[in-house]
Amino acid sequence: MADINKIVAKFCTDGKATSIAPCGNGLVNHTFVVNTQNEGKVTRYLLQAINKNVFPDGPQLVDNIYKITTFLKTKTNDPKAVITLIPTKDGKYYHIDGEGVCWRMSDFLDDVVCLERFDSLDEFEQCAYGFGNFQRQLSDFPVDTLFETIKNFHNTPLRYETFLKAVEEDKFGRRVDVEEEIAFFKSEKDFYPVLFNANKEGKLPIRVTHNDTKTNNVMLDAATRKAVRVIDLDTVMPGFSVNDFGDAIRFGANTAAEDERDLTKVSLDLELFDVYTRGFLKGCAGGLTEDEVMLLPEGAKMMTIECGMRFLTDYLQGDVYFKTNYPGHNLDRARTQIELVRDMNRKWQVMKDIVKKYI
Ligand code: GN1
Ligand code: MG
Repeated sequence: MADINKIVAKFCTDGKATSIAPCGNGLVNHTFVVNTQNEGKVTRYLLQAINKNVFPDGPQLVDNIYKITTFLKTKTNDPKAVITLIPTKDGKYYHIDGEGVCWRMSDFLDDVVCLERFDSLDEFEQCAYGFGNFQRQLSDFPVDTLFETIKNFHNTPLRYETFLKAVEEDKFGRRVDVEEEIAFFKSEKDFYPVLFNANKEGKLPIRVTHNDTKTNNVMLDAATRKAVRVIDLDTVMPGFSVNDFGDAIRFGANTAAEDERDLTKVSLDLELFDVYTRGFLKGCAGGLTEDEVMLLPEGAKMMTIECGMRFLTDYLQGDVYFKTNYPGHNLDRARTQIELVRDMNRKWQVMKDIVKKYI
């Protein structure tokens, strides 16, 4: 990898870097915390290398983030509430290193937490509120000006085609071990187009969406545990609000971790589903239509099944997309997602009843 000190020096930091340390546990980008010092004053920054395989056009991605954060800053006076991009010395907001990797830097907040796993229902509700509020604040953002950082990111029917192709090609001879999982995804094929169909019928508008609404992408104040800012804006793109809701449920309302191997621990926690629905809709402040609210369960199931399909596709393709910690990690992740979808199918009517309460 590039000399990180040299990368840091490209940006307009307050003083020179005194330490640089890796941080976070995202599956895609590499992140570092940079400490600088200027006559005794210490400042911290977040430095990220954008994964080229995932985001082919770094500069356009950073441009999206610039547009979004500039817009959000007009909606709040709290500098903590919105990411601040740090410019480079040549007046851009990114730097391309000798290997063609795109880097960007932003401010670093102290006294906040990003929760991989929340401790209380209130914390989960705050994450939901944070993402709902994000949705509301961007409701009048000109969505057409956003660049699609990953084309067809939540185009589930297309994800399914890619999956079927990976099954057919079976490049790594792994198919024999996963016939049952393959059969599961095939059995749900009629479900994949439901959101696109709802859109065609005028029931589901295109909005500005975050597309990675895991709880750890909302910073909470370390003391008050209130939502402070939404982070990880790489995949902010035109999309469906119900998918933002859905990905949060997939990750946060699962009673087990995303890669839990003991599938008896995996289920949808209906209380968490309820709490998240309440917090999200409070944040949206009446901005979603009735049809949209009724499609929230579809969003939850869509994001879970799509993510499972992506993990299994990656497993079949030789683990080229998601970072893995051991052989078979993607397969374990796929299996938890399947188990969670099965549980959602069992609890479907209750999920529908819960969202209806909030209309
Ligand atoms: C990736 O890197 P991270 O953890 O923020 C992925 C998401 C998946 C998630 C699964 C750009 O996000 O779509 O839901 O892993 N992001 C991208 O943990 O593909
Ligand atoms: Mg992410």
